[in-house]
Amino acid sequence: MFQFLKSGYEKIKSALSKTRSALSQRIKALFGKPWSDETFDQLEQILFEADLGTACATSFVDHLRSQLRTHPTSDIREILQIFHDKTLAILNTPHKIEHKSPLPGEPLVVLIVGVNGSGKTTSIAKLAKRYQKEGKKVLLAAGDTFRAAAIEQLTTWAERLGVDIVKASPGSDPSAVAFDALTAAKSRGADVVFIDTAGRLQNKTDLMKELEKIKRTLAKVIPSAPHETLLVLDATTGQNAVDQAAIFNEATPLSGIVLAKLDGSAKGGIVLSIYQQLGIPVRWVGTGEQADDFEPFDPIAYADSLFPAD
Ligand SMILES: Nc1nc2c(ncn2[C@@H]2O[C@H](COP(=O)(O)OP(=O)(O)OP(=O)(O)O)[C@@H](O)[C@H]2O)c(=O)[nH]1
Ligand SMILES: [Mg+2]
Repeated sequence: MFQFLKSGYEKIKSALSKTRSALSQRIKALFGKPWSDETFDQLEQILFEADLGTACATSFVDHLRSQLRTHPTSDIREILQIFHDKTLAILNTPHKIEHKSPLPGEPLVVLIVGVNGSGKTTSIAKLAKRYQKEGKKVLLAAGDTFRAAAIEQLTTWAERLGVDIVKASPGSDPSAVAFDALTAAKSRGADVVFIDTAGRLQNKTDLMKELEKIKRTLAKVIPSAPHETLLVLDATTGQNAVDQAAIFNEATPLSGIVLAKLDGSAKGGIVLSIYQQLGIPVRWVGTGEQADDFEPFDPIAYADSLFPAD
């Protein structure tokens, strides 16, 4: 099927195809023959390799053991259903994220953070396109002033999408760009502002200080801003992504995660690991390099994709 005809559900499903093979195909093979204690050890290993992380993998194994104790079955479909239900139970656990909303007449301000190369700028373009389709007036802020190429990349997207951009010369203060962007957004009546940031500073402390400064500056123009801070993670990085999320969340509380590059990743189990360990929901997933390759995260599509009934 052509990519543009695919529904969000189908796009998530096809982006998760590698993770699905890494998980359910192997689980089917494992439980397709008589099992023993060793089978459960091998199961834990399979889950770990799909990047569910140790704690999450153990909780799946324990859950399966107890389910099989009370409802013994050797039907592989029923076994996969147990995984499916557990996946949904984790993803449907209420999270502890506080939601802030702009006052009427003020723009929604979304700060985009993440390490370099994770997919921040591309995800901003994709988000901009989504909001634009809903009839919202979008403004982009080129807050990654460390590289001329970063400003150019965002400018190219802004031109392609036909949205406003506020930028400054390379090397200038990102907080000043953030200030100008919010001032412009207010005067031009923008509905939503996405702020790009650099992921590449000398060290972690500098990066976090910079983000704090940007946030303080945003609040000077719009006291409730930023309303959202989205962390962009590269789905192919596996467990390291959980560490990144923990570090960023400590410095600047995150309201959600954009999981870029889910296509091509066999490590899609990271969604569960992040949710179970940090309670931060994945809000969006990147399913390719084009502006339309972006979907709201859907727990049902995710569980169906990883543990299909057929
Ligand atoms: N396949 C695929 N590629 C993606 C996706 N999102 C981003 N990319 C690619 O990943 C690369 C890095 O993306 P950028 O958006 O430039 O990442 P960044 O975080 O802004 O990087 P820096 O500005 O260098 O910190 C680009 O080649 C993108 O096309 C996705 O969902 N799927
Ligand atoms: Mg960038």
